Amino acid sequence: MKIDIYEKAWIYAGTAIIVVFLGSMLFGAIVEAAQPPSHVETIDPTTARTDPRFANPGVVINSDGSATVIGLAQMFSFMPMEMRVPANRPVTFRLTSPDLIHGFEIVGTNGNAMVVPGYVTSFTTTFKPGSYLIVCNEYCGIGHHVMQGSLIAEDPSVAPEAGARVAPLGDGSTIAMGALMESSHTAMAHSTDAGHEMEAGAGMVTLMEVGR
Ligand SMILES: [Cu+2]
Repeated sequence: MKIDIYEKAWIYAGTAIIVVFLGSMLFGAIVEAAQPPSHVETIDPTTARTDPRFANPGVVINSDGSATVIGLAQMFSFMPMEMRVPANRPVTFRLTSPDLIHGFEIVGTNGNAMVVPGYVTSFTTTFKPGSYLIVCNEYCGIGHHVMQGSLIAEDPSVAPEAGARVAPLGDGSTIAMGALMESSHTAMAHSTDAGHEMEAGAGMVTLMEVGR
């Protein structure tokens, strides 16, 4: 059968594109350990803060040395703000949101998930020793840019003992407001444009009103 040279070229090009696309999916799944949502666990977002599964946000070290992080993503903070987990051991995150959709990205790792009200987001990963920044990568409102936390993966020998519960650092909303004020002051200090100053100031006042 005679196939035209141009038709042949397009057949090869089309096949190559499919191979590349499927290959990138396989690479993400196997090498980067991307985990698509595998289970659907629901929760009432209006009572998420008092639900027994999320009433005590923090890190729980399991008897096998792995860790479970119980966390809330909310306007505009993560609870707990700081998560200390053992390095090189499986860490399972269980997250939910009492208000709206947030992101939970552990910068520089494959920990990146959407936190959707009404559902429990769960994924497991491991960390090399170090400290990591956690950011919200789903725009959630006026304080979105200050919504951040930290994860510290430390050698299991210095990590909290089995059963130890690491309590959250104070009230998340207060911390979020402090962080926003701080960032607004920074914005004002660095801004030479009067318009930007107004904007940063206005944002601060709005959040304080929301927080009241
Ligand atoms: Cu956000």
